[in-house]
Amino acid sequence: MKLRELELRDAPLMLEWMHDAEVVGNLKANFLEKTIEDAERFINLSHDKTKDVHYAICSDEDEYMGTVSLKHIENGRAEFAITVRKSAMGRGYAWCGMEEIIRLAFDEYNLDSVYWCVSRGNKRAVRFYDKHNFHEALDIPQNILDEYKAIDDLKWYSVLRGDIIDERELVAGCKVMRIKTIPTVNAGELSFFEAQHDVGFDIKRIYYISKVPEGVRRGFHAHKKLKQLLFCPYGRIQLILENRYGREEIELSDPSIGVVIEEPTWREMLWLQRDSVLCVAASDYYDVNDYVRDYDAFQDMLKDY
Ligand code: T46
Repeated sequence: MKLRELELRDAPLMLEWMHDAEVVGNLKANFLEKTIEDAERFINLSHDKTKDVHYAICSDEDEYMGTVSLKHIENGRAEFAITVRKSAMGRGYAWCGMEEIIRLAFDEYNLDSVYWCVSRGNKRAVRFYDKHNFHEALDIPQNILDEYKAIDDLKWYSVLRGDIIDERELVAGCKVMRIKTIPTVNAGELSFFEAQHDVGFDIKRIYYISKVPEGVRRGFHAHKKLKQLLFCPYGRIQLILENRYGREEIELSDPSIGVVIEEPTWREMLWLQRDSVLCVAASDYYDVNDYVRDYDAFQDMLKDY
């Protein structure tokens, strides 16, 4: 899959999705009435990239599969839009197109944020964006909201420069958790989680580790029963985890990413950046007897799993 400039030869395939009621049912414009000339005009205009940029999402054989766009580029922001042909749905084209245009938005067009909306009734799209952990946005420019005022029940999303959008689900079998985060343009972001709702255990203790010099390692133990959510609200910390699934590491450097450890797991933490903070939400009070600090004893314990 790749992105390239739209070409006139894409017009018939563009018209295919425009005339597909299932594809365009939730879109704002009336595409069903578009003609081949409309599609060609759109493609010709797409080469002027002053306000909007449009690219073709293509298969490896260079077949047009859909269009991905950044619209209303202004004040460091743009609106993201995407449409793929029915035959491209469920085959990763939409995700690849989205990932690539977001990369272009930040790296090539030097934007700070990209936002978009979907009708909440468009369950397929809402599920798609939620699955990819995009967050609901609350600070959409008023002129854009006005444009959509005829449509109610919209869900707005945004992604900010620096947000991690990769899809790592597990590290050594432990869940990589996307902590709900509300971004605000130029005013930071707020992250939160709730016991039972977001973390599958009651939280009896919160602790955090701070003022650690760069290059220092901590941890070197496992827990027998304790469950924990670890996250790094500031800085960069490498977390090395080892359990029956093997030994894997992950860098915690995004306040909206955490790791949930729910079974006996050896952990080591390496401070990659001075003053990074490691926060932990734990399922129980401190109990020195829950620690296994001897690596050989931990290996013996794993035999029972
Ligand atoms: C873990 C990793 C991620 C307490 O008195 N109460 C507490 O709630 C905690 C967490 C620690 N302590 C005492 C025990 C030690 O005397 O604080 C001292 C330092 O603890 P430790 O050497 O275990 O710190 P780390 O960074 O190696 O490990 C900590 C947690 O202990 C552990 O549960 O999973 O962070």
